[in-house]
Amino acid sequence: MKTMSLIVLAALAAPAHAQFAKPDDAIKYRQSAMALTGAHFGRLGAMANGRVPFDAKAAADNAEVVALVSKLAFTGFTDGSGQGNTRAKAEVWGEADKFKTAASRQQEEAARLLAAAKTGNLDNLKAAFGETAKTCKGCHDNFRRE
Ligand code: ASC
Repeated sequence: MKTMSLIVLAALAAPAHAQFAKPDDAIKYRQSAMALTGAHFGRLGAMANGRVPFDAKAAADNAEVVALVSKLAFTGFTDGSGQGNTRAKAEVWGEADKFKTAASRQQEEAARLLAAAKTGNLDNLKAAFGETAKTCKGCHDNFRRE
């Protein structure tokens, strides 16, 4: 993705709460972002685990999506969107500091994953993929219902 479009998307993402007319919209938004993140993270995992051949360009492109879209997902956990068709635990809001810390960690690792993917080196990708996966899992274990 071009740097300019990333900047534009980031600017649009900033006042996200104002963009959801109702809690259900926020839930759908974050679930969509999670689904996209999962799809693109899965493609990286397939390369990291040797299920598909390593392709440096594809790795960088996928990591770009993960870094951006996983960040967007966190903007969907707006106040009042803990009820409804969601597996988010009440702790997302009840332990907001802990959730924000976990979110920050995920975003740091996703940024490292992107940097690693851009090196074009499979070992770098493998290492960063593993670290990022831990931050995904940590958050899911603590803040997502079965
Ligand atoms: C994925 C995916 C997750 C994480 C998690 C990491 O590919 O969809 O939720 O990795 O399983 O342990």
